[in-house]
Amino acid sequence: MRLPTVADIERRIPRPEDFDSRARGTALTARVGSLLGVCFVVCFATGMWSHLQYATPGWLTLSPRPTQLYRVTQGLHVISGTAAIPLLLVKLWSVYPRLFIRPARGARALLVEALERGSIAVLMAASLFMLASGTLNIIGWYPWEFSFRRTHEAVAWVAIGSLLVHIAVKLPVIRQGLGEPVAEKQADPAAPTRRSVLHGALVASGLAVLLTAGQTVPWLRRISAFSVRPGDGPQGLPINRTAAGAGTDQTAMDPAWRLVIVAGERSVSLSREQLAAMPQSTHRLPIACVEGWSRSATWTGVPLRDLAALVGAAPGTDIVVGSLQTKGAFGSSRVVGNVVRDGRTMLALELNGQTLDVEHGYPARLIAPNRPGVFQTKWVNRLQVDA
Ligand SMILES: Nc1nc2c(c(=O)[nH]1)N[C@H]1C(S)=C(S)[C@@H](COP(=O)(O)O)O[C@H]1N2
Ligand SMILES: [Mo]
Repeated sequence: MRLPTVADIERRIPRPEDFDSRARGTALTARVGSLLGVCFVVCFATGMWSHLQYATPGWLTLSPRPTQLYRVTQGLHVISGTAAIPLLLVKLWSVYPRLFIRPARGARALLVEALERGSIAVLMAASLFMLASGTLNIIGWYPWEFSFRRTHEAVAWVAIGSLLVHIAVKLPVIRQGLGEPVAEKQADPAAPTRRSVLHGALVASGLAVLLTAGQTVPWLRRISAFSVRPGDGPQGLPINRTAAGAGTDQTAMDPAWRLVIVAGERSVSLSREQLAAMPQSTHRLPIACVEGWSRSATWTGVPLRDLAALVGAAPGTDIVVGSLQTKGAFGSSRVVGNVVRDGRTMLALELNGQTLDVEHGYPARLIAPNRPGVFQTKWVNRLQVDA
């Protein structure tokens, strides 16, 4: 028996011409690719905005207004990322016959081709990683060892960088593709046309958004089947970290709980009754979780600035908020001076007119406008004025 030669094997590998769907081609790829590009840019910008809230550089002054800004940018992030998933799959389908292009001959042509394909490989890998890790983050499942936030941020730069290179290299082809009509003559009436594939991609993308956006957009909540947190936590608000998960389920209910407010040498200790006897304010403010959901609620409590004043803090001084939490991250957060100054920033005692549930941070939790959910610290027991 004769062993197959390289030429035999090569003959069995399909060539781009062997894929006969006429729907494929630059007209489709350029259109789906452009939509995908818009999604990626929106996703990148809103994602970086969120990372900036975590590690705030000196030039950025976090402001409590607009109240809903973080909620909107976070919602756009999840929506544009979700919309990108079907578009990316259709785009991959439209170009994958090109995987079978035979290598060019000649060192120079080979090098150019290797660079072009290498950059696409990096873009693909980075895009798939971003969409997959983002989706798992929305589901709240972290099947990896690395830090989600830092890795998602680092790979985002790789994705956007390789996207820019890709657009620059392909600009002539993109132009040409956008100039070609979507309508075409189809020999086989049963075969998918460019138009049907394009419309299919748009419908799939729109459907993906409808099915998930309800976790952010209230009026979509009822039709968002994949909306991962339908919001049936206690008092009508979803929960991220439970009291048991934070190790506060015993300590939070202890009547000996006190809020300690410290500024340098001065300190004040208040029971929950004493807090409740102070002038209260009520505001409607959102919780906007980086894991994709957001929800507004009515909060009642003591403005943080009034508490800071008890220890003689100068108005507009930062406050570090500490909690009873013993397990896991996000047990404390910093509130910058101009957010403290906003009268709506408060230590909440009530949610939607009821005593705060322990899952929502009883005895007291921080709530401030235009703030990522992870920094809305629950089970607060300490305010450190950071002079
Ligand atoms: N102490 C503490 N507070 C916390 C957290 C935490 O892990 N520990 N998680 C935060 C996150 S990620 C979100 S989105 C909100 C959720 O608030 P809720 O459970 O009150 O709706 O609480 C925040 N407060
Ligand atoms: Mo969160």
